Amino acid sequence: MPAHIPPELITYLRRATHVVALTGAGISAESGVPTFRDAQSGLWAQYDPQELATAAAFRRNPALVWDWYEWRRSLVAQAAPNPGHRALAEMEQKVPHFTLVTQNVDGLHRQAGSRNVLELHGNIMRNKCFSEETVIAAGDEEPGDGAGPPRCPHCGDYLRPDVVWFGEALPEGELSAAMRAVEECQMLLCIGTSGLVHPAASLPLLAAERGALTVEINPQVTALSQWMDYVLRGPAGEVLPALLKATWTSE
Ligand code: BV8
Repeated sequence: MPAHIPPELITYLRRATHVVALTGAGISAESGVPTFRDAQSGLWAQYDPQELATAAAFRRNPALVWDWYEWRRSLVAQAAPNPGHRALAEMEQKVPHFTLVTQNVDGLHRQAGSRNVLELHGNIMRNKCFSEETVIAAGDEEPGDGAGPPRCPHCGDYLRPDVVWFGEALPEGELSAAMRAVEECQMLLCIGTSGLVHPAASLPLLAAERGALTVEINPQVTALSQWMDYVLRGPAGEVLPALLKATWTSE
């Protein structure tokens, strides 16, 4: 049963001209993509994602880190957008200025039809050269030696996934565009994130400081809950369609 949606929240969203949605791994949970902090399954249960998603881990054991991403890519390749992703794509059509800022690397928002998407942490389906940082299109890579990652066709170094690892800077363009959208927004929806990873987790706080109306959509309490104006306690795949319907179909 979707969470109760306060009428004043519906009125505010209907009137809003600038809205930001910040999403985390939780919005892809109902598509079958494990969240970042779900206990890893099977072979990977013994590893901590925060340890593996680093340049140091890749330098230490490129084959292990590459295989972890290949496993995650196989999960993402089988995943389809869920009603939560689709509701955000529809919301973008209703709100004059709608910016979707995602921490997710699975590309499901664009697959669902969202267009104005800022991928703060990159995209798992893209590879780049470990040293040159240039993106290498699928099929252009050189084969790796044995179990190791494929190699860059220009310099011969390993390829790595084009995602932001812990300790790495976020892409400047996406981060500054996200900050601008948060500065301008009247409302920020914070969806499916534990609010533990910075600087993404600071965006809802920045919105709250500036007086935007902040709404958390998550079945669990998070590090951000206490700062939110409203909390809709439920799964994004149910709450977002209910919010969309309550706001725009009764017009
Ligand atoms: C940087 C890509 C500096 C890789 C990821 C300030 C304070 C504290 C720490 C730091 C700080 N500044 C920097 C740090 C260090 C670090 C950090 O934040 N560490 C934390 C863990 C303490 N940050 C960094 O290192 C960042 N870099 O700041 O560099 C710098 C500057 C200049 C020059 C050089 C360096 C880089 C961070 C990016 C890391 N990369 N991903 C990959 O995917 O392999 S982060 C990773 O975590 C994913 O992207 C993921 O999205 C993200 C956040 O996690 P969540 O999305 O929130 O997922 P999580 O599993 O935690 O939670 C899921 C939620 O969903 C839960 O709340 C659950 O209840 C909910 N849920 C479940 N089901 C549903 C649901 N919700 C709705 N519906 C459902 N059905």
